[in-house]
Parts: sequence; C-alpha cells; structure tokens
Amino acid sequence: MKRSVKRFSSNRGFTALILVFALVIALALPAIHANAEDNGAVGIDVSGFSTVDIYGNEVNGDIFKSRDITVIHYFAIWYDVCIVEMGYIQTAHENFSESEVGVYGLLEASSSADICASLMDAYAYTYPCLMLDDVLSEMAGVYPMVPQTFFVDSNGIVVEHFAGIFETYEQLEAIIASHVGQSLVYHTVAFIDGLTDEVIASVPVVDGEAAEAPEPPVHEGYAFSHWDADFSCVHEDINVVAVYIVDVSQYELGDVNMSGNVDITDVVLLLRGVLGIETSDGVSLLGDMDTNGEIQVDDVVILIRKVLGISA
Ligand SMILES: [Ca+2]
Ligand SMILES: [Ca+2]
Repeated sequence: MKRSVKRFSSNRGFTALILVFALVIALALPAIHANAEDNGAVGIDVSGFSTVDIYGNEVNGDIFKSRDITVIHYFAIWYDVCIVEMGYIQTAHENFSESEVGVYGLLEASSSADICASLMDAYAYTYPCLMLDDVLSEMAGVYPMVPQTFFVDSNGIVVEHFAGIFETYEQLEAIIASHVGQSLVYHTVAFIDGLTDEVIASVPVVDGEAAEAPEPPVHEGYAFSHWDADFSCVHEDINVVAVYIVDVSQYELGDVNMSGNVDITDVVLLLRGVLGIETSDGVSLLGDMDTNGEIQVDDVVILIRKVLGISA
C-alpha cells in the first residue's frame, strides 16, 4: 500500500505562479484558520446535494450510499496551506479503497474551476473536486474559513468536522480509519406543532441516542406545555408533538371563543357547552363564571347578565 505523501517536485513555474497568486489573494481576504477539531457541522444532512465537478460532470448524494465514510475537503486554490492539504487528500484517495472511503475536494466559491483543473493536472491529482451547491454551502458555511474537512457517513450525515489545517497526513488518515467499518444507524425524529400540525424540525438521531428538541413556536393565547413522547433514547422513526395549553391569563372570564371580547356569541357557545353540544378549551377554561369547577346553567345566566351590563 502506498503511504508516501506527494511532494511538489513537478512544474515549479506553475507552483511559483500559484503561490504568488495565493499570497496576493491571502493578503486581501480574511482567511481564518485554526488547528482544532470542532463539531460545528456534525449532524448536518448533506445526502440531498446535487452539483457538478470541476469538469461539469453531475454528482449527487448517491456517492455516500456505498461507502463507510466520505471525506470532503473544502479548499481554495489561492491559499497555500490548502494546496499542501490537496497532497494529503490525493494520498488518502490512493491509500483507501474507493468502495469503503470516498475522497472529494470541494472548491471554495471564489476559486476558478479551470485553474483548479490545471493545478490538479500539473500535480497529477486524480480525486474528484466538486463545486458548491446550496446543500454543500450550508455545510461549508458553518464557519467562514478554509480549509475545512468533513467526514460524511453512508446516510449522508456529517459525523466529524475538522476545521483548520492538518499538521500531517497521518492525522487525516487516523480520522478516516476511525470511521471505516462503523456505519451508524440513524432514525428521524419529527417534532410537530400540535396546534398547526406543521413539522417544526426533522432531526436525524443515531440509534440509541437522544434527539435535541427545537424551540417550540410561540402561539398567542397558548403556552407550550410539553412534548408528547420520550425522545431520550431513540430506536425508530418517531413523531413528537408539542402540546400547548390555553393561557387563560390572557383572556377575560366568559370569552369562551377567545376572541378578545365578551359578547352574545360567547353566551350561545357557553349554552351549547352546558347542553353538551359544544366542547372546547375556551368553554371549559373560560366558561366557569361562578368558578365552582363545573360548567352549568348558572354560568350562562351570569354570562348573560355580564353581556347585558346588568352585573360586572
Ligand atoms: Ca368572545
Ligand atoms: Ca360554574
């Protein structure tokens, strides 16, 4: 198995040109980098990406399906450390089986595909390089920096995110090796708004782990009560509904249709409630005019008097 990292012995004139170009641009642009592993993009689902490579060939999320792990190296051709890392990426491309490990470059937006193609040709780099689409941009945009390297599992979920510069090729290889043969099973937890039935968030969760709940939407007149299912240890796809309760403090007693004022409509609704024709949160929570704990005819009488202004 070939282990050596490629050196840049060929085409020195081209290298000089690129490095001068890199220096000029690097001085002009805020290239931020840090030698740190970070969980920034972990959990992002990129299975839906659809783009082209630097030669215009179509590539989509199917590339993840057959592999244990896919490496995506986000780089710029104007930044010299990225050029060095391209050598590491090529070595990984050669050292690991393509059926187990996918290896791709992802070209930063201001870099030219044509110049990138010339650069790869000059160094005989053969791994494919992708152009950004919206899905990949979201992943790469978690931090405004190059280089970054993303490790994506067979479900298309980012499972590791290395933001910054690899000190050695071996550092990259160790991360790849740690993921080979470890394809994780994921489930989807759909968090649903109990008032509107809309999906608030659809969250991928590793089997046996907990989902992180989104912030429940705010609804006027209601207060969030609880989620209706346990999602602390997920073993299947589940729906979790946000349960809301009427916030009675926001309404006047007797405003059983929660319209903001008390009138004859409320009387009719409360009467229907007493007769068992109508049930609603408003009737049960705001119709108990004498606050005796139940809805009965006396409540309707008190409400009629209130609407007619006979009593407060
Ligand atoms: Ca009303
Ligand atoms: Ca009552």
